[in-house]
Amino acid sequence: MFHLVKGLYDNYNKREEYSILLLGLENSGKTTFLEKLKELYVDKNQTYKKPKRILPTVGQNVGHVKYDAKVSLKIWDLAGQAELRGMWERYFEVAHGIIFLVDSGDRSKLEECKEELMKILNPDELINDEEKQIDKSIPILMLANKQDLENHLEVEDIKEIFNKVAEHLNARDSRVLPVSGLKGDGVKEALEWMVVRLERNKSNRPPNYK
Ligand SMILES: Nc1nc2c(ncn2[C@@H]2O[C@H](COP(=O)(O)OP(=O)(O)OP(=O)(O)O)[C@@H](O)[C@H]2O)c(=O)[nH]1
Ligand SMILES: [Mg+2]
Repeated sequence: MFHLVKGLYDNYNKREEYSILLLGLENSGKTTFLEKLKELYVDKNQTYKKPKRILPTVGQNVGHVKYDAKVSLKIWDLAGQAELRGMWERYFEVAHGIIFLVDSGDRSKLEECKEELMKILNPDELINDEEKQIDKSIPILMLANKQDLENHLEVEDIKEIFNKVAEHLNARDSRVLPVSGLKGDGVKEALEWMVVRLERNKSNRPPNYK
């Protein structure tokens, strides 16, 4: 009986850990967004040390965010340069959610954004490797980043990309939200949207318990 109660107690007290991938073209602001998350959700016992400079990512950065008493997030910030995007699919297997960032200050990149998003949602059908495909149930959040820039694209403009790929979204939970990863505007709201979906999708994509 003691063991049963202790087991239930331990299980109840375990934290849920979800993995989120930050994807998007180079310069879209993924690493800056991750740093802002670390700053906003810094643990009471720790201090946040802002990096002096953020260089283009080659490979990956991983950040741990304690969202609340129950939920932890493991955030994978992957390199966005064209020749490094091939690595993204290696992480699909661990993903509970995807955040795709768009540079709202760069209209010329919208078409490329659409193509990358299509590849993520609808991988080459010849690749019959389940691990390289994204689980159909996971939520996808698109961020219209750099909203602080004077000549930024509006969410409506960015939504057009989503509309064009909508047929590949199936029944996925998806949304477009405006943020400034640099200033922090909209960042908490964006994460909240994601965490609600991660919890809702728990039966399809169970978290890791820590
Ligand atoms: N104005 C503005 N600039 C931003 C914002 N977010 C990022 N930047 C700038 O955009 C540039 C690229 O930011 P990164 O965070 O390195 O972009 P990234 O997506 O990680 O790029 P890769 O690692 O090459 O894939 C930097 O100069 C950032 O300061 C934002 O919200 N507003
Ligand atoms: Mg980066």
